[in-house]
Amino acid sequence: MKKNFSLFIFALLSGTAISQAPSTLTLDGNNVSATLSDAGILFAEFDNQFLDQTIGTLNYSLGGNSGLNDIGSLSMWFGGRDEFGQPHISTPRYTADEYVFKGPLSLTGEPVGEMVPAIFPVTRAEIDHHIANVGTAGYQAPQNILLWPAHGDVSFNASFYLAPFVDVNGDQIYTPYEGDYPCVLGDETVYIITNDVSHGPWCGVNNMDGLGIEMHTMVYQYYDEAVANTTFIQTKAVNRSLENYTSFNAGIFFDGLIGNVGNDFAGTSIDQNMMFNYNGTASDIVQGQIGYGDTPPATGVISLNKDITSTRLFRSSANYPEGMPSYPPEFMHVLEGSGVDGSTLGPTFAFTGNPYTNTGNLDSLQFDSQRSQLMRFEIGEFSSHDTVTFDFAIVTALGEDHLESVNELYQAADEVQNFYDGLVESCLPPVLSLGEEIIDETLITLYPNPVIKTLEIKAPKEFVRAKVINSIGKELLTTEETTLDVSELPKGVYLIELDFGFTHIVKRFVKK
Ligand SMILES: [Ca+2]
Ligand SMILES: [Ca+2]
Repeated sequence: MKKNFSLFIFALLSGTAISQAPSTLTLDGNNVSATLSDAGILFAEFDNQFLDQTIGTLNYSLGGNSGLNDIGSLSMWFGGRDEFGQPHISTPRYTADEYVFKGPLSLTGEPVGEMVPAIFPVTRAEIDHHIANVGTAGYQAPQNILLWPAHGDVSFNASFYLAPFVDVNGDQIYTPYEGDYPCVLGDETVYIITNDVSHGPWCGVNNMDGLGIEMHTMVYQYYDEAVANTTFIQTKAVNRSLENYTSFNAGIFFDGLIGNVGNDFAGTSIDQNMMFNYNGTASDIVQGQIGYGDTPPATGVISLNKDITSTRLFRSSANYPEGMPSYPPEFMHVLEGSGVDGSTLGPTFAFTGNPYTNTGNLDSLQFDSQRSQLMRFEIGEFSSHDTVTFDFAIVTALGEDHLESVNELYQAADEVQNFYDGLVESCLPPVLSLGEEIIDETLITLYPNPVIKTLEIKAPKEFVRAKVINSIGKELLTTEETTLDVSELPKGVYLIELDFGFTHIVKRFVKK
């Protein structure tokens, strides 16, 4: 074991029913200030005992407009059906611990205790400094480099690899004093690890069944002028459960909030895979509250790597079944593109007109106490151990008036997509991360071999199960232990298949 390795095993609080308060920090690497948390909800702060979002706290905004928001809350939604057709969902909206928990899951989808905190910042400057100085005598690496969550706790059967890193010395372990460093996008970056499996009865809201998804969210900003008003987000979702989900859908839920609430409109730019929010009235003044005044910005969420399947506006005054879902089956219906009762709703995309040119289908629905939006992605099947990656960006544009801001947003969306398309991999291989687990097969030994009675299986990682198969592929024995009684097997040659969750390895042994 390398020196300092113990630093990278995180304190996991096992068996706790009461969830820890979210940790928050602010990413403000460019013109945009974004409050981030490990509660499964971005741009929300939590400072009361119910962990509710504090409305009015600066959450996501253009710099220089202290106290004004552009987005109130943003989260990823997931839903899928198990083999019995039952819905499993993860749909956080505003409240911390609304079905999302801190840290990774085990490789079989079990909660392993919370990682506290589960949010990790790092800057490009820290990484460059580290690379330049790591060989120097007496060098002290930055805390953010040392605390990078490269590894999960394998004693809880979590994945050994979590956040990506460059393994400079090739020992497959995150060893920063041997030159290893985090592999990230952006000039300023925050990495968040969450999951959707309840850690105790307190969390079992509405008897909701999660999917067993582990989410790795990288939020990043660049100093580059072309994307100075942009925050990029990459969410990798891993199905750690043993379920093969069908009808799997994902969504980006966001509550746009251009200054004052009540006068904001929704729109969709299908070609740009963007849903956006803008001030519907020329002035953002509501009941004497000036808000953004005569120059409100417009804010869009752009999917960068997937075409959007549909977009939707939720309004508090909407009639059933168009409104916000309340119960798991309703969330599932909405994630499947239907009304909350499963009925067909039209149109597929909400308000696809161009507000700047005043053409097409435009939002004109004012003064709801609550308005929020959902962009949806139909994935289909999401089998055990599958991973799906969502790259998206939040873009804010500021024109000379509320509609100029929308026009600026259309242009900014193209620039952001171009910027993203032009991103080059900045980490030199070998990069190790989630889903790139490596098992050195030479470290797997079966002893004794040939065997008469008890076979011992030695592996560098815990396996989920081992199966003994004969020469025609028939399964004869199975175990989750590292020893296996083979005394009943007839003499001959057998295969043993070790299932590590993310990979299967087959070895051979002889029964005497
Ligand atoms: Ca290493
Ligand atoms: Ca407004």
